[in-house]
Amino acid sequence: MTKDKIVKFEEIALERTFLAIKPDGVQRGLVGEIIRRYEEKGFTLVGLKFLKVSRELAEQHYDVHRERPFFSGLVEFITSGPVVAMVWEGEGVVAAARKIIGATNPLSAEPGTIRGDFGINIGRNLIHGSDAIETAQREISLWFKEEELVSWQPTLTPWLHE
Ligand code: D4T
Repeated sequence: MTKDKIVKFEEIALERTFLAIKPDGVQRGLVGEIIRRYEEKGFTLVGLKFLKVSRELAEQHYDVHRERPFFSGLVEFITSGPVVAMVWEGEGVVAAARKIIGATNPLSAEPGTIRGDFGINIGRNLIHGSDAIETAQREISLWFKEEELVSWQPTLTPWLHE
């Protein structure tokens, strides 16, 4: 690698997204498998916590679905057991993380995606991922305090970016 080829971390257009492994993903022992997929892809973990979600947080998180018939069941489910909440960073991470997750209904999700490989029911679809940059910003600030996020430069950067 020549000197002028060395990538400057500050020049990469970084985004952040919010991902949450839902209670079914935790109960089924898929935490390591799910985190592995994002690590191996080349994204950077900048926030991580394991928590039992309060009803208030669940209702705020899914506020956009408040009027939908599945809302109360969704809140029951997301508060029913521990969740792994994460913030991942990288170029294009918001859209790419959703591709890795797959379609909302696991039966329609492509094989190779998390939902396509491990799920069979829309109400047990294993993981949440922010659907846009603005949504990610809202969700990150809802779930994490600023001081709980760690900015760091992975030494792998020049092997992942031209
Ligand atoms: P999340 O938000 O969990 O990442 O899922 P999606 O972005 O893929 O899908 P969504 O917002 O439309 O749905 C949120 C959440 O509600 C559950 N759900 C959804 C459900 O239980 N029944 C339904 O009919 C729908 C549409 C699954 C995901």
